[in-house]
Amino acid sequence: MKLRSVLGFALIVTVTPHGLRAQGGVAGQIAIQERSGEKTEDLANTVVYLEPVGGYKGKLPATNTSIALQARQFAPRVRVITDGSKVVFPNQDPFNHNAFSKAPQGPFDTESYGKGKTRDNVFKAAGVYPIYCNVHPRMTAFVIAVHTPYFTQAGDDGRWAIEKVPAGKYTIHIWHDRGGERTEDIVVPATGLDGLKYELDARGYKYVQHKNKFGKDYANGGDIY
Ligand SMILES: [Cu+2]
Repeated sequence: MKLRSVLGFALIVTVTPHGLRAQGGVAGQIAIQERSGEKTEDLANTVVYLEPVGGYKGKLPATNTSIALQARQFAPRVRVITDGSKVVFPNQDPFNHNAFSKAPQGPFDTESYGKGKTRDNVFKAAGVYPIYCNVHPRMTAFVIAVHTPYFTQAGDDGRWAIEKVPAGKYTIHIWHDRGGERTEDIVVPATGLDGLKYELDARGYKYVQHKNKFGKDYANGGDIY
């Protein structure tokens, strides 16, 4: 392995009481198979994370962040955080919104709130949280809370990189809301890994209208808002 990857991030060498310990980066490329004639425009919604085999043992810093409610959408649609982190949901539209999730590991409901107001939620348990608005049926976001510091989201071109990954065995997770999730066991050497290529398959994806926070159909049928 070269000391400097083709992606351009340097090999990080940390001096520990045990001597020099190298921490390379892990990087690769995501592609999504689409139905014929369709082009992927949401590669940046792909989450990639590495779970050390046996679980992450260190203390995890909070990675608090925000998802705006803007133009009747959650923006951005996907955020990855460490478990225990807070996400704030500022309402930037001149009308009411709501954010709720029925995720079994941590359901929540901000109730309805207006322009310029903000609400938040702490995502205590790791897992995928689909988040909806009880006012606008099409609004959808996903928070992915992970119990590891080794995570990232792909760029618009599908490239991704996670820096400073200690050598060892990991399960890599690649998640996309239309393409599903893939996992694979990998071994990261001290010099890091580059050129990992993964493909997800969104050809079978179909939008299904979720229920409102009461478990009922939206009054407007999910089309007009
Ligand atoms: Cu809304």
